[in-house]
Amino acid sequence: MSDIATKTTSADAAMPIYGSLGMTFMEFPIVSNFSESDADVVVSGVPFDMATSGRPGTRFGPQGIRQASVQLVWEGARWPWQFALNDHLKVADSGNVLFKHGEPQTLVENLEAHISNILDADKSALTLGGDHFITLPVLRAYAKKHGPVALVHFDAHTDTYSGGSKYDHGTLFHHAVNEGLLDTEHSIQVGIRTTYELENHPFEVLDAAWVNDHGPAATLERIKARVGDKKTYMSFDIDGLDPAFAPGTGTPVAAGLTTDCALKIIRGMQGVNLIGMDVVEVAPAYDHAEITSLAGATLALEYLYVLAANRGIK
Ligand SMILES: [Mn+2]
Repeated sequence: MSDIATKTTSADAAMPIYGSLGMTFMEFPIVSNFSESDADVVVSGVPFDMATSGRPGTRFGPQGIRQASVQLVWEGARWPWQFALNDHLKVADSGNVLFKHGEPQTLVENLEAHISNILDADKSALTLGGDHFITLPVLRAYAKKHGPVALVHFDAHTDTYSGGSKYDHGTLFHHAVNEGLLDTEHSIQVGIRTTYELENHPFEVLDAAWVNDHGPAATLERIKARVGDKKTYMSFDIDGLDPAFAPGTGTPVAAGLTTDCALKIIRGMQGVNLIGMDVVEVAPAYDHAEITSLAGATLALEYLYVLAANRGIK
């Protein structure tokens, strides 16, 4: 007898992709008690967009990415990887980080504590924003655990502006540097195509035109030379992609990376000592046909395959 004959809802039985509840990233199991979980990686949503300077809406990013990720579940062993992720890496979804709306400081505190709980249980974090401000509390937790980390940062903007406000998605790396959270000598920004102070800029920059002219292999060479064997955190602002590939974001900038280029760069990060990633600035209200949410979900999934591959799986 088939499942359909004995079960009546998608909570009870495997469904085709259009019937999934889409509640967790990649339909990974939900986890709340990290110390009792065997997960290697914990996914968290951070539905926060109060630090946005342009169009708001990234509070719906985590659910947009989760919903789009349902389209990626069927493949099992994602092309071109020759293994099934679930056979080599345990991933769980912890749901969304809580905070009081209108009180951003509660997000700052809860998010840092949440990520610290994940890291103290010897797991790593994959965090879905939310606007880019959320990376600052995440990096505070990472630096507390690991010391200053190398950063690979994809973005149209450097987010190093010094003149912003306390809660500001354009200033987080300015604060992260000042707080000593980053190993700037081994950090690099990729896809930049907006103005920043060239003098005393602490990071190496591969601007979008350079990446588009030279391609993923040359870009990877520069990234790997910069981060070396350092513990490396990756932050992916979806506006690093061209608006043609990621229209659903608050501050799009023309002439960015293709999704193909970004995927090839992340796929090529094998061998880098990756310890965490976030995907931020997905704003589904401006999206079309889930292009942006799907790009975000795919980039995050590719990162998980790289983590599995880094364990020596062929
Ligand atoms: Mn940006």
